[in-house]
Amino acid sequence: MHLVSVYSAVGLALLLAQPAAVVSHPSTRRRVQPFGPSLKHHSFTQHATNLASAQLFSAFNSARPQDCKAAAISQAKAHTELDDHDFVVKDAYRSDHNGVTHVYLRQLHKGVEIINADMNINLDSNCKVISVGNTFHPHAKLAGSSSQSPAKSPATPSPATEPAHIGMWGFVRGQLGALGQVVLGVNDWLTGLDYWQGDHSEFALPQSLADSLAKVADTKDGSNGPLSPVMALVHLLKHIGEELAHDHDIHLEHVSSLTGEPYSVLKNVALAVGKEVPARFRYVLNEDGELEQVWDLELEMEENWIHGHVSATTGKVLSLVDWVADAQYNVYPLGVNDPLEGERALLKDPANENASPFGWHDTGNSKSYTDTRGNNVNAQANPDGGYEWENNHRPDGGESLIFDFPLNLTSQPKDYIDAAVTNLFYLNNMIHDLFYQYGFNEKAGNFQQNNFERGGLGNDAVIANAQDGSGYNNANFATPPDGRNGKMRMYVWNGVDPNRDGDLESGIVIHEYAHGISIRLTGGPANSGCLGWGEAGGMGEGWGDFFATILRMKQSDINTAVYPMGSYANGGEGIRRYPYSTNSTTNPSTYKIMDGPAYWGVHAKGEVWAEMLYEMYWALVDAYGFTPDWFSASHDHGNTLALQLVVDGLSLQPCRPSFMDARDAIIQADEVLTGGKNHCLLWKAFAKRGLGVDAKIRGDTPWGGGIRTDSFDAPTKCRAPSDNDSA
Ligand SMILES: *[C@@H]1O[C@H](CO)[C@@H](O)[C@H](O)[C@H]1NC(C)=O
Ligand SMILES: *[C@@H]1O[C@H](CO)[C@@H](O)[C@H](O)[C@H]1NC(C)=O
Ligand SMILES: [Ca+2]
Repeated sequence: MHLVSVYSAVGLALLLAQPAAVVSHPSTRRRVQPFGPSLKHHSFTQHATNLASAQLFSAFNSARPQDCKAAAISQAKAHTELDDHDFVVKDAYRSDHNGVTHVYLRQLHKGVEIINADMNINLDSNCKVISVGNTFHPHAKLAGSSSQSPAKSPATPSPATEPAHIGMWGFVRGQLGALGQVVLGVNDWLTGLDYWQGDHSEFALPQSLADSLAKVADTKDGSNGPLSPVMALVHLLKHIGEELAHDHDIHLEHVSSLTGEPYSVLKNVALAVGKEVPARFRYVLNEDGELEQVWDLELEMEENWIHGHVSATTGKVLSLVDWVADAQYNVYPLGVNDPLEGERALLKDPANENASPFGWHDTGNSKSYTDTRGNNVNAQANPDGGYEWENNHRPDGGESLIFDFPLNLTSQPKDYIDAAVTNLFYLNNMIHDLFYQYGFNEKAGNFQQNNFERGGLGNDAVIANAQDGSGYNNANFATPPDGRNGKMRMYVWNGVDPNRDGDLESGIVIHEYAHGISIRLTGGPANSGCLGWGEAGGMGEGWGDFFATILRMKQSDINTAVYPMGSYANGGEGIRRYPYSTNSTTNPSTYKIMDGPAYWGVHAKGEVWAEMLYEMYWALVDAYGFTPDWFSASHDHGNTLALQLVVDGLSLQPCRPSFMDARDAIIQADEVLTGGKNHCLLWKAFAKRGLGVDAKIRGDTPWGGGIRTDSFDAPTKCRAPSDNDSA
């Protein structure tokens, strides 16, 4: 009996081992180093301008982006002595907030795009050029053109064999003109290209063009001839360490695109998603400023999407980018409070586009980092606890931004500092991005280096120190007024062996960041003095506990859920008097409880406020349900609505609010947002904890002492048992 069970256990272990090994194999992302020619003639010229006046005028200016586009094109021609048929407009749009029109041009060589010859022209609201970036090369020659015979070029479209302006595009333009689908004169064919790129009108690929493209496919990889796209793909794959499987099945098909030029597709490429690889004939400017004929290949795979340019004459890969540029962070995802509650996960690109338009590592004004610095937070180690942070140690994710560092919880925190800083960086960014959805944005005084002209003051990203040596068993956050960096210090907790790291406990990081949110929102971004002491200072701690507690809620939680605060770092016990619970035995906090001497400190008062908010949270979730999608900021779900009302209350309440003021601000936030749908629900939630209509304080002292009166009553109109929310 005994033996049998031992054997069956072994069998089970083997069974489990197998799938684990299989799982680790597929879908590994290749670390592909992007590269391309660096062009010496690259320039960016700024013209004297007055952006402020441009902004002023934009509101009244009737110039449409199209009008500025014409100005941009004539500027391009004057600038380069190029003709209309030597470039194409790739994009043109106007930024509403500053009236600047951006026009993007690409140079053509005999009708074929030179993929790295680009010009971007920026114009103010009066269509006056304010800056020009340029890698056009009007006099570029074909690489090795002196010795190259026409036969060495791909059959079509070959600049060496085609007369000027009759490359692929020239041909298409001619066809379009002949078909009469677009009005195309020599001078306005740019409009025609725009039509092609932006319009939806049907266009049948002229048979003769398809025929000529087919010749390209037939070109064999002879020792002297140009490379076929299939051979180009073989070279590209070799470059990334892959081989072509079943290459005998691969063939070329020509596609007539409704929105762009016709192109070719390599079919049956086993490695590619959909087994297809689009292939286009192009030019690339090399570092000597010469034109190279290339095959432009788009190889989409599960984990990489490679855009490569392979020389059609030598097979050399001349440039390569991976369109999959996801940063990855091995962290405790928001919602997993700490290492005892769940595992780390490798998260891909968690940045929110709206809140962090340039991602988490780029400040959007040509400053980007591969370590844990960016527009919202600079996170670093600070073991000596000193004031200096700029040159401190930070983990580096490399060009591909992969922050995947080992974490061994049975060793001391200093041994996993890179994982800790990564977690801290991730959480700060997540909180920034999340609260952005609820209105803590640039205008409201949030923490960002660059504000992207969305209002408020920048230059105030959070400085977040992990394992800060200036203390133990705590954490803090300093909030100067808008425009100056917030500063977060996270400490190691030494009550257990091995020590624990607050950087790994989301609740502590959220609590600290919440100081920044509540202080900037209360009394306006410029005033950091509104939550300093007394009941206001107490609530300043309470909002942090509340945010930390609700952001760890699971879909499965019900209103009997009990959550302690800081229990991981502290070694198993919460750091507050009572855990948060709607059960008045588990947590007996009421307004009057703060009369006691144990409640003179801000953290104790904060517990009472957080408990009141916890009641209000559950009343709303019981009424409207829960969504795990916190980023939706949905008004239709209880949890997101509760967070919205509390954040709105912060902006509405006065400087140095009392508990009653803060309650009233939340009730008003609901009036503004929902027309007061939850008036009675909210009153009842506060009343349950003594903050009903007749709650009072007498003889309040500067540090928040006084004699309080609990009131367990909602307003009269809410008291009829059946008449809940008729406000
Ligand atoms: C984790 O750290 C402990 C203590 O330093 C060490 O004994 C153990 O081997 C480590 N485990 C791993 C998997 O590295
Ligand atoms: C509240 O908690 C106490 C103690 O755990 C328990 O006896 C009681 O039944 C709970 N009350 C409710 C309403 O769940
Ligand atoms: Ca700011």
